[in-house]
Amino acid sequence: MENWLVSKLLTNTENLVEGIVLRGYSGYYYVHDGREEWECSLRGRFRREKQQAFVGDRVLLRPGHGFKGVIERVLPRTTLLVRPPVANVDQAVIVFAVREPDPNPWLLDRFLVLVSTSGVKPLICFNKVDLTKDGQVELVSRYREIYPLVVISAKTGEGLELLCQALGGKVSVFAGPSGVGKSTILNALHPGLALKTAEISAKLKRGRHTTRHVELIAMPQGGFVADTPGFSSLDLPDIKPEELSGHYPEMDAYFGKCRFNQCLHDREPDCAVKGAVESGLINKERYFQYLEFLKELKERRRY
Ligand SMILES: Nc1nc2c(ncn2[C@@H]2O[C@H](COP(=O)(O)OP(=O)(O)OP(=O)(O)O)[C@@H](O)[C@H]2O)c(=O)[nH]1
Ligand SMILES: [Mg+2]
Ligand SMILES: [Zn+2]
Repeated sequence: MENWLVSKLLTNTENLVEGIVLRGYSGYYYVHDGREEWECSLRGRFRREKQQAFVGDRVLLRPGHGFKGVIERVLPRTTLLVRPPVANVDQAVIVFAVREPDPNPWLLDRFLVLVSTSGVKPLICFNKVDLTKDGQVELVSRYREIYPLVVISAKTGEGLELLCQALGGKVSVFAGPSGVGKSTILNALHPGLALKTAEISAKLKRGRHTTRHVELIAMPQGGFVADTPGFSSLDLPDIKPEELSGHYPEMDAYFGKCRFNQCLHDREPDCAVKGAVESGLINKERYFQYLEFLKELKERRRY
């Protein structure tokens, strides 16, 4: 029955319009077809099957009157990032501020693991460099050796050119804590865009959760970017403890060099990763946090 339905839909695609979901609120999806924006509902069978459309999904819609339509099919996804929820993302721009609010490496490392398990490429972006004297922040050098990284100021424009180049032709999602400047950066990159931004709280030095929804924006230089609400905690993805080190690029070089094949790089003897930590080739803070995450994944397995 279901197969019959699907093949019927497949053979009846002549009048359908292909587009990308830019945003969705209260049951409506706003779909961009390259020229126009359509307000769409989702065909009832999606709801019955508890399927969803996500921002970033490529869809086929059946046009109605006045740029209103019905989403008939969600095309296969290349990637699905769960937090923030965006489909078909090529690149996650993980934004932290060098100050105000202070960067949180615990959250950054968790996000890097999540992005890696989703098959999305990370780009770390340190913003508000105008607030530091020389821009020489320990965290910047720690991560620069491992990941693609840009240091920018949305306020002065420093580094924006490089960031802009990195976005061309791709679907990128901007993610990070509240108040780091995600919306401000996008406003600076896109003249005419007027995303809401707000000063961080003077007392708590935290953002005010100004952005409330995930929204995909077509950039003038090509490509799409998603602005997303800030977050302050993040669950580790559902992976096995022995898979965790595979999401630490700096540990790759030591793969297969430990005494034990299934080495977790924890208390095992003759561990090449621990050796690299001791000789300073792997950053200690990253490694200690790795051990914490490992413990968390092991504990999760017990329940
Ligand atoms: N000094 C300085 N301030 C900045 C810079 N970029 C953004 N800000 C300020 O930081 C505050 C927060 O910026 P937003 O763009 O609202 O932050 P956000 O990351 O979008 O926050 P949420 O939407 O809450 O997740 C605003 O007052 C901005 O003016 C920068 O490069 N330098
Ligand atoms: Mg925002
Ligand atoms: Zn090991």
